Amino acid sequence: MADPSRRGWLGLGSNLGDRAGLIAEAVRLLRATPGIDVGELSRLYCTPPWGDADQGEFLNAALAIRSRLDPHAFLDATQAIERQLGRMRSRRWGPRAIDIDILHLEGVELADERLALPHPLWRERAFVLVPLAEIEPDLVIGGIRISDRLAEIDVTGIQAVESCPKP
Ligand code: A4P
Ligand code: MG
Repeated sequence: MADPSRRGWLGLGSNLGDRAGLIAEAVRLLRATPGIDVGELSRLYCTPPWGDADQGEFLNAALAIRSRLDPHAFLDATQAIERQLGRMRSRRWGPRAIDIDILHLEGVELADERLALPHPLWRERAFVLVPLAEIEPDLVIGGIRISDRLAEIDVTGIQAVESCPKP
C-alpha cells in the first residue's frame, strides 16, 4: 500500500528563556503527536535576530518530519505546541519562547489566511537555510536547491551552538 504520509521540514526558533530546552521540548511534543513522525534534527545554531534587530540572539534548528495530517491540521498541531510552550503573541518578528514555522510539505502549494506553503520567506533567511542545508542540502523547493540558495546568501554571525558566544 502507498505510504499516505508526506515529508515535510520545519524551522524551529527561540530567543527567550531556556532556548535549547524549549526546542528539545517542541521536538518531543511533535514526536508525541498522532499523525506526525519526527526525522532528523539539525544541530542548534545561534543566529542574529532577523527583521526586528532589537531583541536577543536566537537559537534555530531545522527538523525533518513525515505527516499524515492535512496541512491545516498540521498547523493546528504546531500552534498548539507553541501555546503549550508558553508562546505569547507579541510584536511581529519580535521575541518568542518558541516559533515553529512550516517551511515545506512535499507536494503542497497553498496560500490562504492561515497558511502559506512553501513558507514565503524561506529563501531569504540564513537562519532557515543554514540548519536546513545541514540535514537536506539536495532538497528542491519551488525549483531552487537548498545548497545552491545557501551559497548566495549572507550567513554572517550564524554558528553551530558549540561555538556561539555565551549569552
Ligand atoms: N502562517 C502562514 N504560513 C505559515 C507557515 N508556513 N508556517 C501563519 C507557520 N505559520 C504560518 O505567525 C503568524 C501566522 O502565520 C500564524 O498565525 C500562521 O497562521 P506567528 O509565528 O504567529 O507570528 P510571527 O512569528 O510574529 O510572524 P511571522 O511573520 O510568522 O514571523 P516569522 O516568519 O515566524 O519570523 N530571527 C532569527 N535569527 N531567528 C528566528 O527564528 N524568527 C522570526 C519570526 C523573526 N526573526 C528571527 C526569527
Ligand atoms: Mg512564525
